[in-house]
Amino acid sequence: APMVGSSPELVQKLRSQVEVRTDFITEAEEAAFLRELDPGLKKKRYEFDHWDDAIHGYRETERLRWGAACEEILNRVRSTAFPECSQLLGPVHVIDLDKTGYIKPHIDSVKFCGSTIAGLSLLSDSIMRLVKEDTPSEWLDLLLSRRSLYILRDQARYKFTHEILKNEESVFNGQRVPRQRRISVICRNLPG
Ligand code: AKG
Repeated sequence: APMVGSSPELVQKLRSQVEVRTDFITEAEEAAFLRELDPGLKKKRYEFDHWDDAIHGYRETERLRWGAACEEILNRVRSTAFPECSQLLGPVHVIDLDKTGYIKPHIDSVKFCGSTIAGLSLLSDSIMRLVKEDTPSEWLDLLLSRRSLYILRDQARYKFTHEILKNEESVFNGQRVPRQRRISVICRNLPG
């Protein structure tokens, strides 16, 4: 998988809890999401000025009902990422990051979200960085290529912050990864 970390031991330890599936969706499937999401997103303005927000330069939405094409893709995401018995959060979360936008390090609310986060990345490559909460020298970088699916589970979700790097810092293993506008489509389960 496209990941580099602070040590081989850490990469090994997180291997079962962090997945990136390259080319999880096709160009046609990416276009289907765009057709469904872009009209609504375009009506909103990117938010830049909330200094206390975890996200900078974004607009977002939630969607419960999807057209057939997107629903089929989301079912593939769900069956890949979650156990069959898992109770899922109904609405799917959509974050549209401006080219200059980024997501600061945070851990998703344990009150509202369960053990697994699964996200599709549309329109741009990006870097997701995980950092151990009480040991910042332990980190893992994931290359989230355009149209990939990432899955964070268990410790990777509870004990590590995650963030999406801003364009100026978007380097993977020494290689520049230019950030464009990026839309993520995120499925979560409910706390057990
Ligand atoms: C979150 O929703 O907690 C995220 O950090 C989303 C990351 C992404 O945009 O894929």
